[in-house]
Amino acid sequence: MKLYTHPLSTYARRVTMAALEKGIELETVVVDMAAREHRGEAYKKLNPYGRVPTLVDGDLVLYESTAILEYLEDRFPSPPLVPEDAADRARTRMHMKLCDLQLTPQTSTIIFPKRFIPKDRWRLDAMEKAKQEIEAHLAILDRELEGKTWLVAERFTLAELAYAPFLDFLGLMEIAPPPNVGSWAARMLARPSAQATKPPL
Ligand SMILES: N[C@@H](CCC(=O)N[C@@H](CS)C(=O)NCC(=O)O)C(=O)O
Repeated sequence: MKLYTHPLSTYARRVTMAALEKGIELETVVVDMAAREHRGEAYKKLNPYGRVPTLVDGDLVLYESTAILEYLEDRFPSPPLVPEDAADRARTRMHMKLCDLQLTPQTSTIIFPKRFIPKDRWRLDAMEKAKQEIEAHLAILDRELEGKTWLVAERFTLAELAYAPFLDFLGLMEIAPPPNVGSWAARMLARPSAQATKPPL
């Protein structure tokens, strides 16, 4: 199984964290994004959107990080990162989906310029709107997390893996998380899988 990835990629980090949590050995291929290899024809034959991560397993080519997480879960069910109960499985998927609707695009709007673009080219209005949307989402999550250690079934699940790489940038985004979100984020980011994949930038 080959994972096309980049050490600075938040979405790819979800997958490398899952592999560590499950003890799966993935052959990793670092896509040279600085040299725009991800936009080249050869890579776009694998991933038509020109993004990382991409997972290749025989004939199967997956280029959506949450689909990759679910595939790894099905192929390597132990240790489980999705609960058995149907309601809890649905809750896990709901939170993964909400993460990608309510948090990850907004986070990218702020952190991509902050990490990679000179300040005079930042779109401050878009970044401020994204920050407000994130804060509104975190307030909802905070209520969801009241009295809980993890989002679903009191277990670390794919829902946490979806969130972890993005919540690592709350500081860079200058967002002070509400209390339950703050302690939940600290718990997931303290795991060895998160520590081992911390991006250099
Ligand atoms: N929805 C995709 C998003 C992947 C994504 O946006 N990856 C970023 C790196 S974190 C990327 O490759 N960006 C390059 C580009 O969009 O040109 C997923 O979940 O895998």
